[in-house]
Amino acid sequence: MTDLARIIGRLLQAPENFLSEAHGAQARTARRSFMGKALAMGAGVAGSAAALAQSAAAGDDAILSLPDHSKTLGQPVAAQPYGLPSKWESNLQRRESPGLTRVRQASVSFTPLQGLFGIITPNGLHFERHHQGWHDIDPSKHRLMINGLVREPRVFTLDDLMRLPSVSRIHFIECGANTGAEWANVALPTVQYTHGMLACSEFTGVLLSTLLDLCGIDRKRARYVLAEGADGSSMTRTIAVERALDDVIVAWGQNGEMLRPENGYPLRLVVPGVQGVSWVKYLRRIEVGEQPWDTKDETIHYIDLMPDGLHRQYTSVQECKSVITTPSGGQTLLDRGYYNVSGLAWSGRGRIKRVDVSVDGGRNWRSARLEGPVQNKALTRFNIDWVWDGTDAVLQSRAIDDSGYVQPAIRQLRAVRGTRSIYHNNAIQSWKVAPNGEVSNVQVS
Ligand SMILES: Nc1nc2c(c(=O)[nH]1)N[C@H]1C(S)=C(S)[C@@H](COP(=O)(O)O)O[C@H]1N2
Ligand SMILES: [Mo]
Repeated sequence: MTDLARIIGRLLQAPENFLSEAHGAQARTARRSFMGKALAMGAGVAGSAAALAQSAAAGDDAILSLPDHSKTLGQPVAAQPYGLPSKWESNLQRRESPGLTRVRQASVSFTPLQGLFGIITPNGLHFERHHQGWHDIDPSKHRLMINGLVREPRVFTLDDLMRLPSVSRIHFIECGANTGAEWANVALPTVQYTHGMLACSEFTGVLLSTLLDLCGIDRKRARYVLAEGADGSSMTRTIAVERALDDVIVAWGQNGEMLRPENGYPLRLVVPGVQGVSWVKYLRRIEVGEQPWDTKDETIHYIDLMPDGLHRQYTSVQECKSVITTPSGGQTLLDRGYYNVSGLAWSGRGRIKRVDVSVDGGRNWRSARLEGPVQNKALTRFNIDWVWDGTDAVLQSRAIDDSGYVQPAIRQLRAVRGTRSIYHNNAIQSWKVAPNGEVSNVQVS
């Protein structure tokens, strides 16, 4: 028997629930605790039968009475032509931060990272960031124009684009303002609010390089492209031509279906590794030019205010970062014993090489298990075993990418950047576990 099996074996004597969440999710608690038992007894039918017997023996007799759904007809097929999550999971929602913005059309809703598994964000839970509200655009009326330094400017319909050779790739998108409220001090209670402007999807579309080649891009003079959306926000972004010709995708697909309206239906730019603002939604135009455009969203927003009062511009790449999602702020550990500490790591420069986890505020570190395949500019799920002894603990994760970059402590970041920034906070996140099991957001120096 491995150490882990022994630990879980001991857990069988422990009370039922070991994890609850401030915002509910009781159903999940019970399910996990059952899976722990099944795992301890070994896989397979014989194993689960033994686990069930043990459960009944321990005084839980739920298994002994047949519920109604074992004795009646269920729902017919296609009762929901587009399937929905179980009503028991209705607590898992995108949430907005009341009062964060003056109007809900120029605002954010956050991904509930604390309730997700693996690396893919379900489309209905993908965070939203709109500068002027979202639209459900008629795809037959939508057009994409490519102009500027090209031999032949062209206008594409969606049908034109979907006939071209396509790619499907998994990438993360993170708003440059993610974790922005935490620069000066601890601000928000849960991982949904501290890190939830983050998502990861399989995007399908045509490489921008394919389109630029079709139009005959002037490779001698072209230095930058400008991407423009069809909403009313005049949100335009400059992208260096090397990047535009590398892995940028003009995408219509997200996780196997068309983009959702909130995420740019019918067309959005996917700029792997770069902050979300450059992932222009409702994409209608790409212009090829020689200079950066210095648009409003490149001069007064999405810039870094440095300690000397100067603004740093065009820091577009989302540097290596990670966060523990379970357990995380707002959750409560109901008993000491074994926990699978789990989280996400990502880097705009490439692949995650290693994630270290500390349970004592950064004094000691152990390397976590990375779930493979570890993909380029995508979220990577990590897991590590932890036995909580019921005393104070501070949980942290520190990611390292394949360029050798190490995720910094907040103190290191502040030493260079000061405390008045909003964007590009990729500091190590700390979650404090109190002896009563409550998990809260803290900063340790
Ligand atoms: N046309 C348009 N594109 C846009 C925006 C917008 O308001 N309008 N917001 C940008 C910002 S700041 C981010 S972080 C991402 C958010 O993408 P999502 O809403 O799909 O999560 O879209 C970017 N693209
Ligand atoms: Mo953003």
